[in-house]
Amino acid sequence: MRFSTAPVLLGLAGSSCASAIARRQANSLESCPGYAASNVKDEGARLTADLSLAGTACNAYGEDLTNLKLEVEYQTENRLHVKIYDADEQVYQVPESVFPRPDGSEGCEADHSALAFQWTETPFSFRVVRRSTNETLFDTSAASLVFESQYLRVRTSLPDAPHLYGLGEHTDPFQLNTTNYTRTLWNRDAYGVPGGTNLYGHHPIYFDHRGANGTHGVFLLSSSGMDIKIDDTDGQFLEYNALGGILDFYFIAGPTPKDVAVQYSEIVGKPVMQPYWGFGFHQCRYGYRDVYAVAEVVANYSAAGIPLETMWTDIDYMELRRVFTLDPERFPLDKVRELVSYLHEHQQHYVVMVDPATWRGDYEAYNEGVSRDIFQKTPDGKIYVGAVWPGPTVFPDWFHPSTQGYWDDQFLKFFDADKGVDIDALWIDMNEAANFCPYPCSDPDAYANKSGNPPKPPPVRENSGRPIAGFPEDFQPTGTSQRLLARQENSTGQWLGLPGRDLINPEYKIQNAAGSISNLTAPTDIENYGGTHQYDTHNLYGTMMSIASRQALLARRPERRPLVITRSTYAGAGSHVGKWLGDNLSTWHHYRNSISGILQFASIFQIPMVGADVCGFGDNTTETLCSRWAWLGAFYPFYRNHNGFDSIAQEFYMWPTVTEASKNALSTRYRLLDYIYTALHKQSETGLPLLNPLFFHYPEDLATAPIDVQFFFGDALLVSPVTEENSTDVSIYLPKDTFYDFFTHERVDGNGEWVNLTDVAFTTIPLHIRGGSIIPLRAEAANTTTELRKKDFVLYVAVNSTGQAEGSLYLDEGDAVDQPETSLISFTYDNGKLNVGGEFGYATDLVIKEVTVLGGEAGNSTGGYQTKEAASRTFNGPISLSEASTHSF
Ligand code: MIG
Repeated sequence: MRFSTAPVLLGLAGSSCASAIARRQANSLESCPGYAASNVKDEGARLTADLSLAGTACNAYGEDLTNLKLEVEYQTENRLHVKIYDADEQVYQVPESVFPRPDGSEGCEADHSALAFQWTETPFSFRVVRRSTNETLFDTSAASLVFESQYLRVRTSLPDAPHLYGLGEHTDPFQLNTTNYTRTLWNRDAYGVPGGTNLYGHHPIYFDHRGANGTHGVFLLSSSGMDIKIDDTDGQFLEYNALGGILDFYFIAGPTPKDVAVQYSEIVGKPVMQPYWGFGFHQCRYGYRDVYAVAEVVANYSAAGIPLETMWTDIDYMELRRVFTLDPERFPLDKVRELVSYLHEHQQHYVVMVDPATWRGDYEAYNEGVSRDIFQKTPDGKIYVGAVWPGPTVFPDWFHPSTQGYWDDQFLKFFDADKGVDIDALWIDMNEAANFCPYPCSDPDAYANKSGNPPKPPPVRENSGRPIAGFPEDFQPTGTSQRLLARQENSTGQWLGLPGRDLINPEYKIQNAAGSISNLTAPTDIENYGGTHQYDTHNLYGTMMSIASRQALLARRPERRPLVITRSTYAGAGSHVGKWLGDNLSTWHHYRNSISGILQFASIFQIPMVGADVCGFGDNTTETLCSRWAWLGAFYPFYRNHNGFDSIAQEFYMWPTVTEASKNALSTRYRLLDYIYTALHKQSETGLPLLNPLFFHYPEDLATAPIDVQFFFGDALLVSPVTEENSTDVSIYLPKDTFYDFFTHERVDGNGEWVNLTDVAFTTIPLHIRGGSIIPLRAEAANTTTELRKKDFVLYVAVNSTGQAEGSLYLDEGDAVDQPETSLISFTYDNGKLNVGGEFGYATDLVIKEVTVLGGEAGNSTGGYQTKEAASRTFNGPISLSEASTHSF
């Protein structure tokens, strides 16, 4: 392939320069000698060897390292760890403080492992084989191993047309392309989240799904920038091209997709539990002009009868966009405090945004950071200054031991419950870290001036005089305030990174959509406290800020579960925070594509508290798009309507159809809130995902492999949104299984075929219960989750083809970090008999009022989808949620 590429380049470009470079690099990579293994020690559970360069260095993009070490551990029956690193241990490795390693010390005898490690000594290559089938899962003989100072290459061959997932963050199809496809991982601020580019997060894990032959996962524990190339020239392959770090692979055996998810969670950590109220509905936008505009939205939701759990405020609250300040005219402290009290009195919550970029000017957050010395430094030891919202800005160095204390103190002061902004959760943005000032940003002040940041505050407008319903008199806008019109670690010196590298311009260029790796972020030659550099740690920045912010929330409210929503993530971020998918656009493409996004994060990356901006962030939404999206968003774990600065207003009350759609959607979501809360609890305990792509449930049905506009919410509910603009039809795939329409209860026998649904109104969504499931629901919806928690339950028992079903319900207090009393109730049903069992530690007077057993005759099955009468039977309770019982129907 390489030899045929060069002449094409020559002919096409007509530029001798470009083609000469292309040929030189191709030739040098071709000539890379690989390594030879020696001194192999095979101790059963563990194998080590020395690897030495097997010929003349090719120095393709830096210097070949001569001496490497190989360490192989059979860590568990289904996890194999293969680590190739420099003998001197200078090459950068991700610190344990950011990514604690899974415990593999117990080990597992090689022949008890589901996987086998096989190797060839010269040139060194290795294979990972699934023992039970003898199938090769990973085979590096596809190309010689290259391990250089600033470039690493490993290629594995793959079967034809593989089913691959992961390698995010991306907005491409959930099942990855396998031809001429490059996934670049280098966190960046990516307005419009364009397909085919690197986005905010770094997750070098892929699932390789081989249908009935099993599914396995491959995780490269690396924070380095990289291009992962997947192509089928020269046979199908996947190739890592990394800017540094070591080769630290974890192979996980599955063999089912859900097993792979569980095994990956054992490496990156189980996701953290979120507060119950976090599953309520959130409203946000960029561009609420003042505290009255925010209050007005709260009042409008209430007037429209649409449940609003949490109100958010973007950077608009800050004085000239400076973190930890309030705009004294537009968001005066007393009014903000009044707003927050109002929300709290109405069982609602408040969230604001915090950015890492701190204004470089004479104010508390900057001065305090300087005195504690916690801001990032340039190589000559000066504080690095870029330019973001407030103008010239500096960035916290999360590696500095004083940064956590600094961050805690800023939070304690600014978010003080008695004197400050008493937030309930936190939104963190721009933590890739984003920088508006292009590299080298030699004059950030001039740049900020030119770019108009900080922007002038919006002009003061005349008071419309219209009162804000429900707010007290002293909150009513007066005088000059303006409003929106309603309805509009490492001390040993080890692993710090090889010295002598070009940290700004590595020879190998990853395909960063922002250009050079230092562009529009903190420059990669910044030295972190402790001696590492942004070159190696850039992709950890957002997760380190996440961890510090979670800690800071705990410092101010130690007993409450912190809800933190971040934009930038690294592997394992889910054990600290949730994530939103960044700056999508109000288009049908982005609406559909959000499903690939939530599945990536919840089902693959173990960051289950995830959602996209409902109705779309950039550009203008429409009534029909926003109606459909209000419904789809009700099945995101994190459900927030958020909108861009210049876009038309899109609160759910803005249009009649959207109002109705959102009320229906919210009523369904809230009734299902304990079902999804139970699913999150399960994921936080076991790693079993709260969202499931179809192939997770039907791994042997390869027709499900590419499906990413339908998904399972929890284990039991198949969500099949209408996908096309202004259409009321949708073709949905129903695997061979029993399903029931959630709303009519009618039985639909899936046949492994596509079924056409017609006349799907904008105020509903196709939703099916999978036979074999028992779903607990609240008997009624409510306006807030606090009210919801007072409602009794009902059960939907949706039997499988042989008359059985099962499900569970997790109950706890909902908000506290420590939950001494919990219930995990299991329901099993078998042909007329319901068993309620499990653990009953949570004291409650609530009961199951009613049990509905779904499972009648299916209608005539030609054409798939039935429109027959419901065939469910309802039985009256009460059934206690405090003790085991059995019931016959
Ligand atoms: O440069 O805070 O993704 O949700 O509204 C844009 C303003 C900065 C980007 C976030 C978006 C947020 C916006 N922010």
